[in-house]
Amino acid sequence: FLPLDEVQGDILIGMKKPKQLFFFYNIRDPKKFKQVLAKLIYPHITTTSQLICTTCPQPKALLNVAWTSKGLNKLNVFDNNLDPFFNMGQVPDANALGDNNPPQNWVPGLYMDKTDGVFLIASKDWAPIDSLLAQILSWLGSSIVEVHRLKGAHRTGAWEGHEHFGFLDGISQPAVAGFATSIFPGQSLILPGTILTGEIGDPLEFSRPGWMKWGSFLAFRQLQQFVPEFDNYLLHEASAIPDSSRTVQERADLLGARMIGRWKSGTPTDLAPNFDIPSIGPDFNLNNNFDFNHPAPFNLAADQSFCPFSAHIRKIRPRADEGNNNFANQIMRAGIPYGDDVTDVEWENNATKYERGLAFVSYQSDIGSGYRFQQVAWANAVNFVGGKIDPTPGFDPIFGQNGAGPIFSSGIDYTDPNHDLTFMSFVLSRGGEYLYSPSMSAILNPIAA
Ligand code: N7H
Repeated sequence: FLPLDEVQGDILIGMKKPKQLFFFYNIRDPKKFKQVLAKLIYPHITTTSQLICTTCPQPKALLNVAWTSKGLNKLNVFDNNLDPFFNMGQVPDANALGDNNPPQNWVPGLYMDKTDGVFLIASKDWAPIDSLLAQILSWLGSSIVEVHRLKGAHRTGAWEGHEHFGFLDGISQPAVAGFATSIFPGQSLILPGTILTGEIGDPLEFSRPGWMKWGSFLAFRQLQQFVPEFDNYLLHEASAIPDSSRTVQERADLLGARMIGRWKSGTPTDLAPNFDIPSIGPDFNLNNNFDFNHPAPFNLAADQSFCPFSAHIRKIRPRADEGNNNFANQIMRAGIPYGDDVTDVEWENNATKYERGLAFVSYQSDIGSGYRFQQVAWANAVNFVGGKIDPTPGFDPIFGQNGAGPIFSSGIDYTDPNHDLTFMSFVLSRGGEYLYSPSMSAILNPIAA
């Protein structure tokens, strides 16, 4: 079993609060920072055991901490952590990730490459977050300066739990051996070292410095979503589809579902290919119980009637396409939407005026095998999944990135899977960072020591 009082709370279970602040900073006075971290900030950091304890009093605001490679160096931690992408940082990686026009499209704070660390503060309301942040800032004084802040918030009302395009999120996560108490049908069981450094299953388990046990690399991305444009595009494509059995809106809903591989309700198209069955979406005994394969005469290499090869959830978790045995490239997602819902004026003009999107967070023991692998080797790779009748299934229609160029995805048009759809990506990267979220012991030593 894992020592859950060592593992920061966001990594395995997610802080899962309706509001979350990401506060990125630059360290100016490492000596003072270390003192404040050890004495004053450390007692506020929320561990996994605290989060899962149903009888313990929960703090009003949850806090997690992580640092970039540059930040660790400033704090005198120079051990070789063995992660080249972490050590390089995300700014020089932007082109390889396929970002459109970096650094112009990146928020200035992130592209200036000044981030040394981040505070992740989560709560039910903003007031406890604001007051914990104010306290931390008053303790730290001029030893840090703010680089960037992003306020994430769950959507409310009928859209609670759904991201900005309208799809239910937070459905599929791997179960971590030594932590998960149950496994739902279709959920994959991974070794703890896929997520936690220095644990069983981390390919570099025995090579990393001892203090890296029970920590995890955090990939952060600020991903802007163009929601009215996405909906308008689906309607436009739907109007050209020869299917008189459905209204244009119903055709658009099906096209959208095929882009994700799930209906807005969360129900997978692999279980409900033609019409939504909304009861499946929130039911964890059903909502992952599929693998894209079906009984004969179904042909896994040719048939996209249930789910396109390029659908988001198929590109980033290919299931039977990879023999149901890919355990190495999985991540734990802990993101949260940011920005307000689309306004009436934006809907009327089919154009985004106010920024909204996903504050994407993933945890993995190796950035190159986790987030970065999913982005570069799967989402952006037009020939993935291979071995299909169509050698180029195309980009992931949700977050496939092709620099400033358009992306294409095949299989989405259910009347003609060979009809490639080509469009500007409806998700724009506004930048990000690679950070490391250490164990509780490592925060005290070597980081604050
Ligand atoms: Fe995705 N979306 O709302 O459309 N994602 N994602 N994602 N994503 C998933 O299963 C979305 C992004 C994964 O095991 C669902 O919880 C959006 C990045 C993985 O079946 C929905 C953005 C990366 C899964 C979305 C975005 C991933 C997953 C279905 C960007 C990694 C689980 C709900 C703005 C590089 C796959 C669910 C599985 C699911 C959406 C980005 C990864 C609805 C809008 C950058 C691993």
